Amino acid sequence: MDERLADALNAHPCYNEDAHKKFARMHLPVAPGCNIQCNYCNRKYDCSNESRPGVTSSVLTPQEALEKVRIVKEKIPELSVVAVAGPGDPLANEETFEALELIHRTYPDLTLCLSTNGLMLPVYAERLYGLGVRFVTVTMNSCDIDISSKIYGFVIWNGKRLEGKEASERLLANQLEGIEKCVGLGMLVKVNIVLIPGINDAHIPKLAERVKKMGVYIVNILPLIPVDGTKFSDMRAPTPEERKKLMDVCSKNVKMMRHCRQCRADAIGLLDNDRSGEFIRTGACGSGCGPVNVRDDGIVGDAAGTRDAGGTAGAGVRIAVATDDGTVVNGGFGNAPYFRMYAVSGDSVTEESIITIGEHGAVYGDAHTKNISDRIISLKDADIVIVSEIGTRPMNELKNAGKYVHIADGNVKDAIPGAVAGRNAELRKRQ
Ligand code: CLF
Ligand code: SF4
Repeated sequence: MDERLADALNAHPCYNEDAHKKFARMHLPVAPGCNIQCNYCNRKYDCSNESRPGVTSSVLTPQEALEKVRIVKEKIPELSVVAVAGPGDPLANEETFEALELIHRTYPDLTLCLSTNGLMLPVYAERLYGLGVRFVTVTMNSCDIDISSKIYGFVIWNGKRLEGKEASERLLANQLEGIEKCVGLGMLVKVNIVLIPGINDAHIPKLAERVKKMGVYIVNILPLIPVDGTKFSDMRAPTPEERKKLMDVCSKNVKMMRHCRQCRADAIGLLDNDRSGEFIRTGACGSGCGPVNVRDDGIVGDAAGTRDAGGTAGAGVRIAVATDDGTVVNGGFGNAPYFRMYAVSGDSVTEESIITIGEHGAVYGDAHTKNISDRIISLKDADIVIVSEIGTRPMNELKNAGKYVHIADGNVKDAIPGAVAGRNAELRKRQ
């Protein structure tokens, strides 16, 4: 290990237990989108692979994140590590790279860290290394396809939605390849394992041993936190004794992290003293109009990423797209958990925010009616709505609300110009 990395390790509060009372970390919540579905995750909340669910994080733009680092660095001189850990998967969001680049260029003394589900790690390992990232966490809950198939709902890979064993095989292959690449590049890799009683508990020692053999530096076993609105909501959390027993077993073969605090995606400070509340109002708004990025009630956007700050991209057309990852249109109007909002002006397309709506709505009765009207209200700022499918009734209601509806199932980047052209043709017809 070179001297610089050794120094960074000495001051990393997660990788080095001795450092956690002296050095602080700061998470930058710049990554709202995710490319997989873990069955314990409700995307109203932060990514529970690295962050405690049930608390909300605002989403910052890379520029806002840089500004926030400047302020936090002044107030918390023991800040040693800046990381991206959500609220979705960092590697599913280009903003992660922009933020890391800005921070590294401006504050090269800060250690950069990142936590990912690993799907895109083989693609981005070198890029992360080039940006100065030396600490990478991969959440990996199993290396057995049958077990993984119980844990993951889907994976979006190369624009396709994979399910069942196919999804688990792709995710596992990418996690292993990504870890191998990171270790080969000289990064220090931590593996987080979510302990899910009855699903992967008996398998965890084997998994820990396997990743240890690959050169993983440290393993962290996190307890499942059952969350409402997820497939695992009725499962039980492991007891502290069960978790400790597993850590004791695994520690015979691999270094274990025992001081994790399951922090939130905008955590700031020492692991035992989260100070993120002091900085809620910190970070310039995307439109450059001032340091306000919070609602008056103190709730900072929706957990999975509605941006509160102004930051609209000027005039032009605003388009809400039902997409999980910003790559493919893959949501029906009535059941897409969230929409991404884009501002289109001439040839320029800017992603502005994510509108979180929630999981599948009811399909009949009063609840269905309410689901449709709630969705239309949530999309009130959109001129165009792009979905993979939609029923006649919501289609008519959207039209009555003045929206142009475009149905597509390919790439978002191809769907947007088609939708704009369709709307322009319709407007011309009306003139
Ligand atoms: Fe953040 Fe994770 Fe880096 Fe630490 S947290 S990305 S390695 S800087 Fe640390 Fe928090 Fe546990 Fe994560 S206590 S949840 S292990
Ligand atoms: Fe949720 Fe994605 Fe994180 Fe899994 S990786 S817990 S689906 S945000």
